[in-house]
Amino acid sequence: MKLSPLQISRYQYNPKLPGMLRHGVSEICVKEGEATQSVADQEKIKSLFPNTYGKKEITFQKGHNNASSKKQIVGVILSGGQAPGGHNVVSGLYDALKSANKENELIGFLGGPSGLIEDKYIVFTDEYIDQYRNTGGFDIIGSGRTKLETQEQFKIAEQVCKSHNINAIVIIGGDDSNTNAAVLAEYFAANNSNIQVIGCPKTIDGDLKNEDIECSFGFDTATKTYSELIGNIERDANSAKKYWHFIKVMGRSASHVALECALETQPNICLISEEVAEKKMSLSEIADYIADSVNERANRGMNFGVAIIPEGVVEFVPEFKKLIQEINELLAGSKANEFNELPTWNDKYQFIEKGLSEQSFKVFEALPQLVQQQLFLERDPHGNVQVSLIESEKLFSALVKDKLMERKAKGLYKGKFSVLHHFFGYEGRCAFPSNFDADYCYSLGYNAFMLIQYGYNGYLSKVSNLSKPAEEWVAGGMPITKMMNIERRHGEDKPVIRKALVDLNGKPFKYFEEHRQIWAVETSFTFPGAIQYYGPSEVCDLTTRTLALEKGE
Ligand code: FBP
Repeated sequence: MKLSPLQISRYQYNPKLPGMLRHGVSEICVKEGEATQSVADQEKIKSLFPNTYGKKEITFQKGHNNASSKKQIVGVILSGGQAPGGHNVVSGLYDALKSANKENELIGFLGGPSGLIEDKYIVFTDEYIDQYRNTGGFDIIGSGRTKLETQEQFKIAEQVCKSHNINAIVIIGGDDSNTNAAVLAEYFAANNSNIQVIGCPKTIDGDLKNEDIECSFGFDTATKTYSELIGNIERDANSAKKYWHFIKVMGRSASHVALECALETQPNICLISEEVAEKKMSLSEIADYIADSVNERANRGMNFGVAIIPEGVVEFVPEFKKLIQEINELLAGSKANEFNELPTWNDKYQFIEKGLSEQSFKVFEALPQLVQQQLFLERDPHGNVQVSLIESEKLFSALVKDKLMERKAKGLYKGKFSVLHHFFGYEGRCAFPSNFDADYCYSLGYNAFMLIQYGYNGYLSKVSNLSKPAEEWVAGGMPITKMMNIERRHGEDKPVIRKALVDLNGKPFKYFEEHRQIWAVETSFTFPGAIQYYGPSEVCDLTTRTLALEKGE
């Protein structure tokens, strides 16, 4: 394989550990904090996790390591969507494990959680790990979206671990994967399996965060990558002065990615799904809101601009959500076949008209045909609409165009509206991790091993104080049960880690809210440029604006 110069030079990069982990494994000891309680539904969560509930928060510090140095065999799994830095979690884990005892082994299960169930694995060596240090992607062992959640799967997991003499599993994943990690930890504890489970907080979506976890890894690099591209587009828009760019950015549900990109690039428009839901905005109201900016900018002679649309927004629009529910019911069971056999789109359209409520049909009718067809053609194996495949950037530009035409007919708008569409998602998930993510991920992995060595089970590797230089970061662990509450999922009450949506009272949103009216009508674009890996710390070690604002910086 031919290596790029950057790849070669990233191999040499030494990720920065928190000061307290820099003394070597033999000089790290534990400081136990207070016993914990779940964020809500304490009695219920306690009864579901009798063996792992209520454990103490812990912090590492310099001191004599009094944990046993017996040989350890650890398994690791990458779960869910890729996020820059995953390779560094694995290499940090590997380095700590080998420096504790050369005989220790790290086993990587292939292709995500299913690798554990199917016993597909590799044993890491120095040569193998060295090819992946400080690089993006999850290709070191691959990832997958199989969920580890049934008792049957847990039993198999236990057998597979025992067959390899594995004494701990590290699960690198988002809120769902770490919820399942907590359930697996409880299962192992209840069965006296002597297998520990440690989680690591991953997702570019940024929605695994709470009072303990300041951010999930990958968010920093992914948003910097998208912001670079958005900034470049803004500059192009401001040079040519002839296009409006509608840019959809990833984030399956929460709008953290969109908000961070907006803070970085100051576009004319950025929708925030959580606000759309809070204000119960209709598609027509959203379109009017964007059209107001286009209209006002045209009045000022600027027929160009940039609008950021979060991937998950349509599910936050109440009338659209209802439409999707009705479509799912309309096509449930054998009715999907009946629909599919209809020969023309016209026939299908009549079927839809008959099947939807009057209110939902009105919403459907107003959609561009492309989106109407996407709602019926792109369905998952259960027959449900795949909302993530809806091209919401095209949906909103079409709705805005209709609004502008109406205004034009009344003599209220005299501009031109030429639109280009973009979707930034996969471009950012496997980028070379920023120095922040390279350092943070290596620290999470290194720290995960310390939690294993000290015998903790059902903990999330926690590194905090992240807006400060790495030297001042604080390493430790938090029982996953502390982050859980009971939520209704698929008709059942389940213990889950609370997904963090954008807090409309939080400082990042408030900053955006204070400035967006100006951004909407003036050209206030900012150009963050590419991620810098080498050079002065003020450009290479920047945290996200979200983290800085949350920390009051
Ligand atoms: P995770 O929550 O698993 O980290 O994945 C998030 C994400 O990147 C979303 O932003 C996006 O909607 C989704 O994954 C895409 O999934 P897939 O890779 O399966 O297409």
